[in-house]
Amino acid sequence: MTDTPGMNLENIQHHALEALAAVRTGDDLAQWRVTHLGRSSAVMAVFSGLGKLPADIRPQTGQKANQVKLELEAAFEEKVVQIRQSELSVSLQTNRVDITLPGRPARRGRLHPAMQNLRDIYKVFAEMGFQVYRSPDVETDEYNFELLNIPAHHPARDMWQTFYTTKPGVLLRTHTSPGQIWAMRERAPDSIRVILPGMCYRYEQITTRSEIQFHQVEGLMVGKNVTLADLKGTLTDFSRRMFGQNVRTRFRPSYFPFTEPSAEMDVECFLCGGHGCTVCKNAGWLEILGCGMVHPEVLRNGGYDPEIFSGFAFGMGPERITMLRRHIDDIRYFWGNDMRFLEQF
Ligand code: FA5
Repeated sequence: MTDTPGMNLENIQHHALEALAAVRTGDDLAQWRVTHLGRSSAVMAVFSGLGKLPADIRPQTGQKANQVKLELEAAFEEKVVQIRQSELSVSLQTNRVDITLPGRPARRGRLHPAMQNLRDIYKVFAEMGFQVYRSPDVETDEYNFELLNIPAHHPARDMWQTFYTTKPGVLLRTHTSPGQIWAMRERAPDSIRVILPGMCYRYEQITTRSEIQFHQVEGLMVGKNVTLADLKGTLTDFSRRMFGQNVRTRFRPSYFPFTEPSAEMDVECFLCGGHGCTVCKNAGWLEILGCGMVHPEVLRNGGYDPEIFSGFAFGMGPERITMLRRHIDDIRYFWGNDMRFLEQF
């Protein structure tokens, strides 16, 4: 039998496939590719020798060489997959996973105790018909003070140690009361029943009961014939729903420039059972909110005629409420990011 180029190509293919069948590892396969499909391989030599062949068999040989090359490439790809699979199963055999081992428990996220408490507060007020209204954390001097009847240089400004920004007249709100103006200006002359929750910021001494950053929940009701009795009734009912029917509360006369008359509400200190501790400053009572009837000047600033409309407002400290409800004896735990504290809730 003469060794025509066609026969030669069949031999080349046969020889290459035989060698491929013997390949077991990825390294050997890479070597196979160099030997049988690389630049110096037998099949490539056929391509480079095409020019020297007689013209009548040249096209047919070229076609055959191409076909052999394509088939070898396809066989190579198939082998790649085979070797990967066998390497994987070897690794599964040798690096066995013990599927009977108990899994690691997934750590579930949960709400911060301050947020849990805020949601309880929203729920109680929602049942009384109060909507949640949001106002900005970064405020102007005008909204935080002036429209609340606290002009520049008024001594009452000392009640709120303020973080000012570098922009004149812009500050971090010291209380949620500026939200009263936002709500009134938006809703006037309709009646209003809203709570305004949010973070407040004060440049003051951190103690067991005072932080520089804390939540407040403001409340505002405006309408015709809203009275002090409505205010006392709403807050007393709120306390019963939050702390239980038998909770003892008291109102003390107080002063706020934006309410007249003004009061503060205390709840008996559950932390010491009323005997006195650092949280209640040995009083046996913990102040949880300031409140009063909206000052006529503030009603006017909000767009209401104080001859026709009246309203009450309050501002409570929900962290203090959580302390009482959960028997937490130091407000600094709230923003300390200590997992041992947070995981208890
Ligand atoms: C006010 O901020 C008034 N804006 C409340 C108000 C609203 C009065 C509407 C009348 C009408 P005061 O500074 O007392 O008031 O704060 C209100 C409540 O916020 C306090 O009773 C307390 O529960 C909480 N609070 C105040 N300062 C801090 C603080 N540094 N850390 C934690 N809670 C605080």
